[in-house]
Amino acid sequence: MNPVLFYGVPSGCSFGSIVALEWLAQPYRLCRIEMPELAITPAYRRINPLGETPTLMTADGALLSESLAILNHLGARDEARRIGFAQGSRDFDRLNQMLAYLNTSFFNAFSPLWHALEHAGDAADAAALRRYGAGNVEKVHAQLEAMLGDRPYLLGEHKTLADAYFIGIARWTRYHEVIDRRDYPALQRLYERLEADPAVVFAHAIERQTAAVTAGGYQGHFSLEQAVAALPAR
Ligand SMILES: N[C@@H](CCC(=O)N[C@@H](CS)C(=O)NCC(=O)O)C(=O)O
Repeated sequence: MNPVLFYGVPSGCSFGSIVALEWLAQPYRLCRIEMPELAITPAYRRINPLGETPTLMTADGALLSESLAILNHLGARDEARRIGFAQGSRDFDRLNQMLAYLNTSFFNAFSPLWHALEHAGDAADAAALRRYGAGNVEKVHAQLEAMLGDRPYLLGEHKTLADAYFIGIARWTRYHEVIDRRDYPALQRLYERLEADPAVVFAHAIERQTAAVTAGGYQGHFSLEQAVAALPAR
């Protein structure tokens, strides 16, 4: 079967896995998970017991969660090495290091801001969370700006899985407005370059449910019911 990516809306971190699938250009399907409504259902908990997105149902029907694991799984299928590197190589280690940084420091910098936006009832708590989150987001942008230097993409001359993941998280500044990306000119250039990429345009269209032009891999949506029916009997 073709792999199925369970992606979360609105604005899930699974965006990067959609972009990576498009860059991989091998057949895949998508399954849309509204967060939190669908993510907390018993049916989706059979796909991902944590109720989180993304999860990938792989070509052999196995369920794989965590962006880092999914992206590395896709990298291993990239035999032409267009968006990843051979495990054991120095470049693979560099990519893995960058992905780990993005998936921990960069992702987590936004966590207090999301909490303030979605859960903090008390104004003083919300303000403290925002101050803490703003400092974190500034720090990781400065760090990433230094790591990027004058390279066109995070790992060098061509785009990789790290750029796919980056663009799905970097756009969260839109919700929180704690930094102006133009203060980080290398990151701003990377952001604009990626936003113009057809796979990123495709992923936005998928999230917005507007006309989406695939590079060839996308084979349509799978419903959660279809996915659950494809699971082995319990
Ligand atoms: N460590 C996980 C984190 C996944 C995660 O936190 N996903 C969020 C969306 S970015 C989610 O599913 N949240 C559930 C919800 O908001 O209902 C990963 O990197 O894949």
